[in-house]
Amino acid sequence: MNLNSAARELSLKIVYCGPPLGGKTSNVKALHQAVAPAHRGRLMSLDSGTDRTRFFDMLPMALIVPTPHQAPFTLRLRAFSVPGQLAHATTRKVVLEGVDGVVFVADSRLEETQANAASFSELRAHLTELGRGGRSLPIAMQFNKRDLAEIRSDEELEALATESLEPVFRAVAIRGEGVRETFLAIVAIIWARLDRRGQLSQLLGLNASDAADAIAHSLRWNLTVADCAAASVAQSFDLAREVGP
Ligand SMILES: Nc1nc2c(ncn2[C@@H]2O[C@H](COP(=O)(O)OP(=O)(O)OP(=O)(O)O)[C@@H](O)[C@H]2O)c(=O)[nH]1
Ligand SMILES: [Mg+2]
Repeated sequence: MNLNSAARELSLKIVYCGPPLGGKTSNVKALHQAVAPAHRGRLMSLDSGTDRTRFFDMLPMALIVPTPHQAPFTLRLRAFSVPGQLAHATTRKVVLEGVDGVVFVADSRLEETQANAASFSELRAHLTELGRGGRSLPIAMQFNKRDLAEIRSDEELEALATESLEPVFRAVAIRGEGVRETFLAIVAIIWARLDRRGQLSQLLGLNASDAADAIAHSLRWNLTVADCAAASVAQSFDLAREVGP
């Protein structure tokens, strides 16, 4: 997080993590598609000449967000995806440095259950090593590849979402389905956590929910925080829970 209050400029870093070939790059590509050229830079893919991510993908976005009672502010968002291949653990950890929120892209296929679990525990270990352990870092869970056969059932995801502290979303990243919802949710959660003491909303003039709605509106996404909550599995995305009493 980098906040320049004099310039009214906030920068956030979001990292897509998850098991090999789960759809991290597909999420970032779908975001690229969903954002008008005026609001985004080039999608950087430092890959190996194959479809596999070797270092990372990175999509930079910049928005001027209006507020009701203050001047507009500039929001810079950078979406990264880490390489999934097991050999690239060090690169994953480096890309996670300075992260504000993680989207964990799980592969819904039954045969990938073990790979999801291994990737999630590596993520937890890396965050701990980077001093971002515990439950302090916002994470949104996404079960991708909902279009395939032999996947974890909706009932199973519901049970999981009910138990989980993280919100859970469904997606078909290659068709862009669920990608914007997951992204807007992680941005809203990051905002809510940064605003626990009300400083961010005082400085920039928007609370988490209004900020996320304003961001979606600036992106010309026909989407609100309430839509994201409705789309989440078992209503597991609940911003009120983040804001706290
Ligand atoms: N059917 C289906 N295929 C998908 C979906 N999302 C991604 N894929 C496919 O899964 C493969 C891997 O997708 P990527 O987005 O490259 O996955 P990744 O997690 O970035 O992979 P690594 O960076 O190598 O770990 C590609 O062939 C995608 O087309 C989905 O929702 N449904
Ligand atoms: Mg990739």
